[in-house]
Amino acid sequence: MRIFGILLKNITPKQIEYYSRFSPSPLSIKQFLDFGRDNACEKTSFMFLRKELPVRLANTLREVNLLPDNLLSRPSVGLVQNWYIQSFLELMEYESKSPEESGVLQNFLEILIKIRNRHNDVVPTMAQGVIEYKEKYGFDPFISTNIQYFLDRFYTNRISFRMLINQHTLLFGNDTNPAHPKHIGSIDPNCNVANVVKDAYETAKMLCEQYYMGAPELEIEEFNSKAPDKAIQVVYVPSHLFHMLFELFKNSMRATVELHDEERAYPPIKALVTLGKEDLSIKISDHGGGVPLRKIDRLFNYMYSTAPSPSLEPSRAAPLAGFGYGLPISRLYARYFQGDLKLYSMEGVGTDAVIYLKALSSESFERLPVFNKSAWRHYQTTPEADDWSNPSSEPRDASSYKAKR
Ligand code: P4A
Repeated sequence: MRIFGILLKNITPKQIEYYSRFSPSPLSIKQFLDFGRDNACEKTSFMFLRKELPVRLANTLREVNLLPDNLLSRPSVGLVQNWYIQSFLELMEYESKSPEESGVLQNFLEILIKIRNRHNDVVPTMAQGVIEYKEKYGFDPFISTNIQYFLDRFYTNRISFRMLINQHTLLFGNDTNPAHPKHIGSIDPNCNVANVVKDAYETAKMLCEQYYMGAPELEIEEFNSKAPDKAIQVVYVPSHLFHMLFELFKNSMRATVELHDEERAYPPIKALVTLGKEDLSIKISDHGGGVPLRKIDRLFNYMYSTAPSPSLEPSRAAPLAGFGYGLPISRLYARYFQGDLKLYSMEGVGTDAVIYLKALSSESFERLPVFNKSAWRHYQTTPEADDWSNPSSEPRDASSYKAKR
């Protein structure tokens, strides 16, 4: 294991190594809900988190160490690493403390808030590391695959870590949430999907109008195959859903207003919300001209989209662009509870983006990265020749295939 510093060198790696041998315990939305609903017990939550949070931190810390040296040696990556170690150490203080002891539960709650705040800027800080790597070494498709694998797992871990902290602090913190008395922590047991769609649209519309002096209208349609006349509801984390939809609306608006440059009558964006037995699906459709299939993967690629963009019109692209991690992280939110996010684009016309969620809260289990041998193997492979034909390559030299005599 790497050397973290004088203090940490001798003690921490052992503990990290110990905790990283446990697999994280995924919870379902139903479990989050049931626990929070029937007079939730703070001691039980404490006992669970003081083990589970270190396990999740340690699993990720082990994986950070497998990053290519050229990336691991970036100062911003080192900074993030230190935040994780610091938080891990702070949690170790509670390893053998009794929840009965006075002040322990209150201190634990405060530490969780402190940890959450410490990790607020993990995403832009890691992005900085990737930008620096790119500036120094250029875009390498092999490293890009590596980073994609790592960051998908790293950010999923972070989403899950914050979910656990939020549930504890919202359920047991002093300030109950008066804005949402019916929510259980961050979960809305009766989340009206169309309302979140409208919210996300309105927020994106404000940004769009500030910049482009107009925005496409929204048309929402619902199709509830279970109860045809009822509004579609789901047990879910509304802030996660908002995050995904806001991202999709920004993209659709940007594509629409930039394609229909001069006109004022933009083709509307359509949202279709459907409920089946297994899936709750949300489709956001636009007539923004679409993206060719060849370029769709790039929209989800961290290394590709963290370019300090050499855009010709940087100020014009800025307001709806974010800093480029919108789509990959939105897809992680969808996948976190066993859903997905897909883009179906038809170049020349427009894009359909579909968010898939599990209709049943008993099936939406956390999907968590596990640090084990097969994860380890992903970092050990070396670049190999492609085993599919490459249209632009030179005719191969057949002489090397001559039979040996
Ligand atoms: N056409 N279609 C989309 C984009 C273009 C699109 C686009 C040029 C590309 C990059 C981008 C934003 C929009 C869309 C909906 C989507 C995704 C892409 O959900 O209309 O910023 C990264």
